[in-house]
Amino acid sequence: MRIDLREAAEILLNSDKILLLSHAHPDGDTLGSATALAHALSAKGKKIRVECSDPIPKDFNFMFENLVNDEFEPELIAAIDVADIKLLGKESEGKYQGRIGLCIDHHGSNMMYADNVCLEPDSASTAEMIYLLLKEIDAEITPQTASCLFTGVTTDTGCMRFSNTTARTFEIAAELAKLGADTYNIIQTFFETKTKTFAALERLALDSMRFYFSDRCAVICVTQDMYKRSGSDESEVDRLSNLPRQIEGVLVGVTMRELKDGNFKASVRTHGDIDASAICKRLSGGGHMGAAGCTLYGTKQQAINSLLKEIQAEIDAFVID
Ligand SMILES: [Mn+2]
Repeated sequence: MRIDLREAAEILLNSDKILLLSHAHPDGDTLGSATALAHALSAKGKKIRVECSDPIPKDFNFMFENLVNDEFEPELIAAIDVADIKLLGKESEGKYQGRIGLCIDHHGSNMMYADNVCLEPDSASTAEMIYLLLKEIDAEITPQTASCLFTGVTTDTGCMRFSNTTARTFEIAAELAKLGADTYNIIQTFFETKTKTFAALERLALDSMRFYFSDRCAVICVTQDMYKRSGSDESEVDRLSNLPRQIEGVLVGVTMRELKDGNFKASVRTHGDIDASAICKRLSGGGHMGAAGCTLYGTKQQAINSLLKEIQAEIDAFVID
């Protein structure tokens, strides 16, 4: 059933033992939203546990400070920023299938796997929704909670640079700053600072950039060999996703990365009317209008070809020479 934020808040307030789930391969929004909710609900006396099937990257550790991960049999299982139950990771998917009572999310591609779904596809981040939910229940927003949410708000909008950014995004960001979010350090960490190994990977990735469809599409491909040569690894590769779309005139930017099993994951970023989620949906992936992803099988050339076919269809539909 589709529900609104007020109803989602009621469901949370009516449960005393709540398990919050973040998606595998976690990002700032799923973790920032889940931990903010955890801090606020703990302060209201609830027993809360945040679970993620993958290790937490060290930049997100601050979110978990002061959070007691209670052991209990949950009365409510809530998935936060998780569009598809598959995104919880294989093991968690099996474990929680049919048991998720609430989902709070902003992906238009949400698969409606939960009993109650609070979905706002126009919200730039789930963190914006959680901020409003916390306001709704008059929850305390500490500087740490504000920092968790500010991380979600900024990372899902590329620091307010993506087309999903709205006036509300800036308003909520300003409110979070007033509440004590550590804005300077969060922006430095997620948008400025890079490791030397990442800089080396970025150089190799830029070298791999190829253009298609009269330079309207740019593709970079990160291979396992590049990780070895740069000293980098999968944990840093997400930050490359926006690179191809930064080139002037490019409408569709693709970052492909080789997985350990030899298959490829593609991140698709688009401008204007070109729908990244439509491209990825046809390849069994999903996401948003401007940012989406999918997994591609086969050799590198097969993977690129199947993606280019879908991109061409989408470009042809919107671009008239
Ligand atoms: Mn999100």
